[in-house]
Amino acid sequence: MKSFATLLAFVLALGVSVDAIPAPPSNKEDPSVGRCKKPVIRKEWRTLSNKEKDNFLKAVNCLHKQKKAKTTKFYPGATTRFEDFIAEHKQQTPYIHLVGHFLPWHRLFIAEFENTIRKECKYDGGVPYWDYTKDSEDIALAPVFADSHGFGGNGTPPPGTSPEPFVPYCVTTGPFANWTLNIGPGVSQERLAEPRCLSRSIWKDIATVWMAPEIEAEIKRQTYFGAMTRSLEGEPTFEEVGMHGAGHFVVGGTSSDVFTSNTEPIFYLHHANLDRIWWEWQQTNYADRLWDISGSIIPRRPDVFEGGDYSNLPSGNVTLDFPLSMGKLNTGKDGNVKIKQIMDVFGGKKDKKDKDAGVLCYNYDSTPDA
Ligand SMILES: [Cu+2]
Repeated sequence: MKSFATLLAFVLALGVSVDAIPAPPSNKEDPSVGRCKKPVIRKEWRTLSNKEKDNFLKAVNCLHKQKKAKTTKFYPGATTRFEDFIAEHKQQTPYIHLVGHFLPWHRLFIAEFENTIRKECKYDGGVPYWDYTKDSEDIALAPVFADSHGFGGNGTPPPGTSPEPFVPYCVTTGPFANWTLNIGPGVSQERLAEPRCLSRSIWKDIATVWMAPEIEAEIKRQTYFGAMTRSLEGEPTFEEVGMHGAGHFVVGGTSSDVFTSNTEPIFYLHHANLDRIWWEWQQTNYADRLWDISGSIIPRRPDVFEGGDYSNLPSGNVTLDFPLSMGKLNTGKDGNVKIKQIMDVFGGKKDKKDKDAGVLCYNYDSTPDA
């Protein structure tokens, strides 16, 4: 495998041996006002009981059985509530990656998904997160890939053939075996139905490098939002794939298609994990980090997104007032929520006179005393 040596060389060149992370300050000053009192708690996948795991897996299956999709009119390929989320992500892909609002948009998106399974599928927990640093030495053994109480295993080659590396095969084990997904793949915003299976092609070596604990430590070592988000998201090259990119490519198949990566249900655990890293980073220094936002409105590599039209977008940086759209998923007034409304996961606001209240109410089990 050619690119692995390059990846490794790059990581070694970075010198990712990392200083200890500063402990969260005992923060007496109130960093925000109007925080919610009973946050939903998001737990790491392996710490859930079998029943809790099954409840989440059932909720995902429930959403994919709900036929009343909201986006079908606009997106004929979307036929279920689960596919509504794929349609929305596919449509917005050129505008929400490699930008300053990459983390804020995905924070709101995961919360929207969480609210939807709680409301429509009687799920009573938070979206779990996957801390893959615990599995990076042999990612294929990660509990998320278990057939029972897990998301099922690697793709299976057709009978009588042997698996080839980097070739995606349909998932035939676990709770999503033989799923049909109607939104087609491809690096475009194509809206018509193109039924396909959920496929995977687990890539162990990318995990060894990019999901190692040192990579998370390196992200958290950054001192301002712009540096932190770039370190976390990575760039659209294998040399700088970052933890975000690696989290998609490690599962492979459906998950590696940027536009429709959330066809893979593990997407939600991956992005909850990235959100946890951001939130833990914010908490280590509320004064400087709770409201710190920066980065461009237009992607720093617009050339990688087919179908993006940036002609009407301003060329500057995002601010706390920048709108995040959930499109047809309908969160917030007029479908838009401002970045300042999602910076605090407890829904607090910076200024009590501000009329835009926070819209979130959750926390991670790793950070119970925020
Ligand atoms: Cu995304």
